[in-house]
Amino acid sequence: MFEAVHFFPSTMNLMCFQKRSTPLFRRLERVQFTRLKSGPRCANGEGSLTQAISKSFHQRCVAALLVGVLSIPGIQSSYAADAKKPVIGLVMKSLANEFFKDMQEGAIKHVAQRGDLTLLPVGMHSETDIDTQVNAVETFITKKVDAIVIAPADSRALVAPLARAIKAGIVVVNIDVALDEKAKKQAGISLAFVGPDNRAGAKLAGDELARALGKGGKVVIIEGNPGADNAQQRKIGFDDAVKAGKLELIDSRTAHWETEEANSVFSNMLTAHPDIQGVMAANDSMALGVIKAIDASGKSGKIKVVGFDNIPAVQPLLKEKKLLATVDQFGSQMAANGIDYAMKAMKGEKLEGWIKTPIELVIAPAN
Ligand code: ALL
Repeated sequence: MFEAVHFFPSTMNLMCFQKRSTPLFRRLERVQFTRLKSGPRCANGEGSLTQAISKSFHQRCVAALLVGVLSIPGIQSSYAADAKKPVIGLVMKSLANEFFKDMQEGAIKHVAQRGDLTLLPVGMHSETDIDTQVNAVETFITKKVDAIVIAPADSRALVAPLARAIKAGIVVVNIDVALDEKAKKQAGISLAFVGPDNRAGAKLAGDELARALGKGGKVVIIEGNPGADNAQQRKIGFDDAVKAGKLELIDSRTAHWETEEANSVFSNMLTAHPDIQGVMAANDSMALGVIKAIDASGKSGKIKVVGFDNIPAVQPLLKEKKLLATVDQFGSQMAANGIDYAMKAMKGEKLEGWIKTPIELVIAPAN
């Protein structure tokens, strides 16, 4: 199913959304519409969206656009594309995760500011919805988009479809989660990676935990998707911090980036190891589940938690010191960067190796 798909090809098309059924969709629509209303220009360069609406949206904007239909199993979404502008498909993971919600908003805003391309953003149903990502890539190949910017849910499973895209002449930019080097070689492709140093980021968070607990502190890590390179790198980075800070790692399990799963995985850990003093959650969504479990166990304030992403939902938790630290990887900029690189690559610029994006440790504010 492609239920969580959003196609926001241009600021114009925001007015043409089909009504979505779930509260999440309604929330997303509201947020995106509000943000876009306040600034960006009409995709055909005819003034701000607000002006365009007041002067009749259809007359001033839609007439200049070519309307097409993108069909994906389970959903049909109409989108408008300017015939002269390149079309870029943005493939993300779960839009229930604020990290990707921010990424999508950042990308839409950036594209509206650039005004020289049509963006088709696609989000998934869950963090492990690999098949839907594969289908999205296949659909973008069929629809002959000019470029695909992708945050792969799995570092190996997406390599074959992306190799097909490249062989079909589509520019591919890999953001956020690096694809597996060996799998790329086997598929006969070389592809740059635009994303952060996840190992270094997890080390920063782990060091903060070590500072708070001191030598011998008993810690656990809740890992992301085992098939994702960034999950593996964050585990290695946390191990680095455990070693450097002489902490004791007593357990390590995956909760596949998901809040609810992290809540039950950590509750079980706590039953098995009531002496846990510190937790690294490999993303903030899972930190939310961990903190909920700590509160439910009555150990609030006794177990230190660090996360990764710096999403809006953890801001109050940082203030309350329920979250000791997190790592900002500037998700709202990441896809925007990827889009810029895709545009450059379309003009013939060669992207190679690892194009590093910034990370920053965010700690609970002092009272
Ligand atoms: C990763 C991101 C985030 C995020 C996770 C969930 O690729 O870097 O940390 O929370 O995906 O899918």
